[in-house]
Amino acid sequence: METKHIKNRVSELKRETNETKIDVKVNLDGNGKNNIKTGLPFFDHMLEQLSKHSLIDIILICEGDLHIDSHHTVEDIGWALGKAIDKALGERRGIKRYSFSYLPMDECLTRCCIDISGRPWLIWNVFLPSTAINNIETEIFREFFQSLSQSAGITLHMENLYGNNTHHIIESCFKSLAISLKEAVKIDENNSENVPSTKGILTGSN
Ligand SMILES: [Mn+2]
Repeated sequence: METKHIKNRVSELKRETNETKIDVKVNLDGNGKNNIKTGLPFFDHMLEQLSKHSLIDIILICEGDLHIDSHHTVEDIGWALGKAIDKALGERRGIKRYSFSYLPMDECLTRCCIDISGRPWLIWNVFLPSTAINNIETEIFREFFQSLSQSAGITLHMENLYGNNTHHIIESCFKSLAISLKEAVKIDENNSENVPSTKGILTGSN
């Protein structure tokens, strides 16, 4: 990073409970390198998309209680990944802050709008058939985005405008978030010295 006051925007987080053990590292100024092992191949595929298209490097290893179901693993990874992003953002100085993307996948179109505001919020207008993809109940994906928006301090509005294929709808949510994050976490070269808020801070509930 050329801008002097912006330190390396990296973080590492370890979190262990009776349900999950997670080790996650992120680099906001990466190139989309990733190594993701959640024990859930479809979820690995989604998180790889998130890294690849946001250019955020993500190393994430999780040992979760998958003998119960995928719920704790998916939800806790959302929290840990969001917290790692929050830590790496630091005081959020110089970031572009806002972004949105429309993400088509064949028959499906999803829109994601984000504000890296410090104010967690999720709008989830995504209607998924009540089914499972490779042992992951589709209803748990909302909890992933809910956890991530809470711990990262991001206002996140996710809407699937149309689509039929469940895999496409879920994947379009991850890719749409990725494209939005790629832009919003960037340092704005025209405003790199400032926190982009009239309040002067973008962390905590402000
Ligand atoms: Mn896919």
